[in-house]
Amino acid sequence: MNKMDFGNTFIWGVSTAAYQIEGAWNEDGKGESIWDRFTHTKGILPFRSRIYQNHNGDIACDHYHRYREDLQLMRELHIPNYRFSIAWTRIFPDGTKKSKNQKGIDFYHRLIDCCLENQITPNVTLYHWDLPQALEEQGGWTNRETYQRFLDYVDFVTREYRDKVPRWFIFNEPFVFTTLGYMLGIHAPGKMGLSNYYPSIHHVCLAQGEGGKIAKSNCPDAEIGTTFSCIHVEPKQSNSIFSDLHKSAAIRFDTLFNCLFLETMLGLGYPIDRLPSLKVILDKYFQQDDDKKMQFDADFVGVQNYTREIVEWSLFVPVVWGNIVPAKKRCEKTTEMGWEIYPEGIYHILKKYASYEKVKKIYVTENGAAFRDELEIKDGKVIINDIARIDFIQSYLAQVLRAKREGVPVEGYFIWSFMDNFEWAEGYRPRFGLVYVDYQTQKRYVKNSGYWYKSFLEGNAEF
Ligand code: IFM
Repeated sequence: MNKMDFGNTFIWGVSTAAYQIEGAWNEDGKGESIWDRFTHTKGILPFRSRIYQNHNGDIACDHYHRYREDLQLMRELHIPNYRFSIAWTRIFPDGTKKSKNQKGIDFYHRLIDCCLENQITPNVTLYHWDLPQALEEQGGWTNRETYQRFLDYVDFVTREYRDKVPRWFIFNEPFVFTTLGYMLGIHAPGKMGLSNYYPSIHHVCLAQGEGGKIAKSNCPDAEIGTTFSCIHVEPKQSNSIFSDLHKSAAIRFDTLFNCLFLETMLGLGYPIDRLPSLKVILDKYFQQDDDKKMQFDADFVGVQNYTREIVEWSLFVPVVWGNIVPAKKRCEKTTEMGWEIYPEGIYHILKKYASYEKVKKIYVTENGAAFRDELEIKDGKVIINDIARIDFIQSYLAQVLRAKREGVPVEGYFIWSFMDNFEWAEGYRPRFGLVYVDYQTQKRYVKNSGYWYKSFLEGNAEF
């Protein structure tokens, strides 16, 4: 099997996100984002910091200063597509258009130009979790006004760079940033509870639909879509009287993880039939014509998949009335994130997404794994023989191909991530990169997975 089996139009790439790699958190007029504030603030519990070892993205991979070398390396690896995000706070430091910051705008011109000079296609995500702190102070995504500010930002950015960017992503993983940031409090801005969760879901759905329409009208020739975290869900196997309860819990989790943000965009409304708790959104936050505002005829849908979850029924967890059975309790081997390696999961997700009539095209915009990378020195050269990552990617790719052969319109695959980076609450501990980053020296070392991807992209790697 080699890359030719995917066809000539299939696109290949790597993904990153601004806060996770750029650093330069307060340079050249950049405003403070919720992730700057969150990582700079001590946790409520004195003995437990919010982020692994109090890490933060102040310097990260210093990509803001080193993007030229990074793109040169990407070119050497023959990677044709780079998906990265724009930091809203570099463009509008306080989140509003009146705070427009030319130095930040110029930075993304330089970055995009540098991609093009290296024959790398820029794929731009408009929002990868780093909301301006000034907007958070007015309620962040719980405040309906935020979605209007987001539209101003989308309008400005898509006009500014439209001549150079052929593919735009409105959001990265809306389920994750609403749930971890506004319900569970483990990501920025650290808010908790349903009174934050429900309005943030609704305002993000509005921003997704209306943002998509604005991007399309500004860039009619570009592809406009958005990208979702997708997890194949199965009920815990049981012969007991609880079996049916586990099954219905799995349906609720699946709806929340995989359907909510997709179906509202497709014009199917909130999936209240499968997740009745969402009715609160209609009763409390929904205004006239919001259903039309949430809709957007996306050119493609992005799927990001890493693992699967097994779910059991519980009386104690509102909304989903269920719990995830931790992978570590049921699998011998997991990744550094404690996630099960389950390649068939990506196949099931692709089939599921393809079954929606209005989904025209699918890109896998993130897939990859964190493993403990061991550095060896051989003949004075650093070698990182990350066989587990190569196996992971190959086994997931085989399932993508299986789905494609069965008619799923999957047309692209991006590895998370180009280089090791700041993994949110987990800090710099998990390493997802094809390229190893020594954070002390900022030196980059291509892992064997990076060399494998290169030869795969050249059509030389069999698997
Ligand atoms: O690092 C994240 C990324 O920001 C969003 N998708 C999942 C990745 C790995 O956890």
